Amino acid sequence: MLINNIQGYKELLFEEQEQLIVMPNVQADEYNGIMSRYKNPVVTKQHIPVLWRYDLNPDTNPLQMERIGVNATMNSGAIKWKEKYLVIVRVEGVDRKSYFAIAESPNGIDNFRFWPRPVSLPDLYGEETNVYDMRLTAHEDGWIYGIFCSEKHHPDAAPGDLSSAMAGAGLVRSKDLINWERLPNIESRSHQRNVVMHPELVDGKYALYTRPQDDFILAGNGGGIGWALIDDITRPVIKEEKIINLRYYHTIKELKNGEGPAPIKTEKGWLHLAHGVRNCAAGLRYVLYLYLTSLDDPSELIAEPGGYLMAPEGEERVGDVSNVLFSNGWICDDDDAVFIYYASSDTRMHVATSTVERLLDYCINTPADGLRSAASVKNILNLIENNEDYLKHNR
Ligand code: M1P
Repeated sequence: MLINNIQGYKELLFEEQEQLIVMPNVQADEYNGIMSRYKNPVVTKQHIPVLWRYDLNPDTNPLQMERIGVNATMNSGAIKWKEKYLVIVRVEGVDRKSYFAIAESPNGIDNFRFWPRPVSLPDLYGEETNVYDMRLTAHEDGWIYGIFCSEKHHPDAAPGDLSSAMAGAGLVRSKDLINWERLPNIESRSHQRNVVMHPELVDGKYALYTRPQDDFILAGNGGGIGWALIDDITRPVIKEEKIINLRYYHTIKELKNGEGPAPIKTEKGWLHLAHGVRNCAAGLRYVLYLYLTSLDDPSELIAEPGGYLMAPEGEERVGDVSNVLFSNGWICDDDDAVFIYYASSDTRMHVATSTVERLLDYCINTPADGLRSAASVKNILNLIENNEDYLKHNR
């Protein structure tokens, strides 16, 4: 709406945003016992502070126009910090550059409000064009680490090729989420995106979930989610990677997969959230899935339910890059409530809630993917027979 009166327009901007921020969020009606979605997105581009977008001075902005536009608020890391639920949002400007900004909420499901300024990352690499998708890990060494994609134009791109890019893993750490120390980018033989730090030392070393890929977009021979131990976190090098969560033909992760946030430690194992990608006539389809690894050896898979936990639904299906759910942030509260922060279609942030007990039960008791239709039917027949037997003896 165009308002001719300068004072009116300022008030409108602030008031409309305030109404959006304080709007209570409620659970969506559909429920499957595993997790609950919420009706409203939790962070949208309309949540970005007015002061970051508008020049409020009538002398320099007499036409009351937005000066710095925002395209999307998406793929966010998350952490509980001083009793607040924080998301470190990938904010993408209309210029296609992403940056990080922290928004906090008192309850994890609504009232997300950005801190006064976006994160200023130490700028170590002049060729770094874009940064995005930070995973936060509260490490047992006392630091909070952030690993993000550090992207640059491919140094070997042919003249005129302005699209080939290289994905690397940038690394920062902080004690207060305000001051960030930037460590060297993680050295790797291949492209790396979706790199995540494990919260504990393993054999005295820092451990990373990786995603080796041959190409900027396609995983190629990169067989899935990898695992690597790092000798020195201040000069991080991925020397060896072992694939711990594989991709398979005709599954939700046939084309590629990637670790989501740092895993949650539970009494039955490390609980992992990841994304799986397949190709179809509509393009790449991104869904979220869970898997469980051993407490003794976090690189050993011990359970993986077949199929996805969450796929794009309703308005989640449409956005800048449609048909995508992506998550790189979740929070496990002291009472074992789990807040899953996920972006839909590279456009906006949502929350879904569950509990450790439910997610473990889902992980352990959902049949694994038998990789063939015949195996899926067998699982259903098995369930029906068990149910019939139960009903016969419990009517
Ligand atoms: O557009 C969907 C996602 O594509 C990439 O993810 P991945 O490498 O896992 O396929 C990333 O660019 C991600 O940010 C984006 O959401």
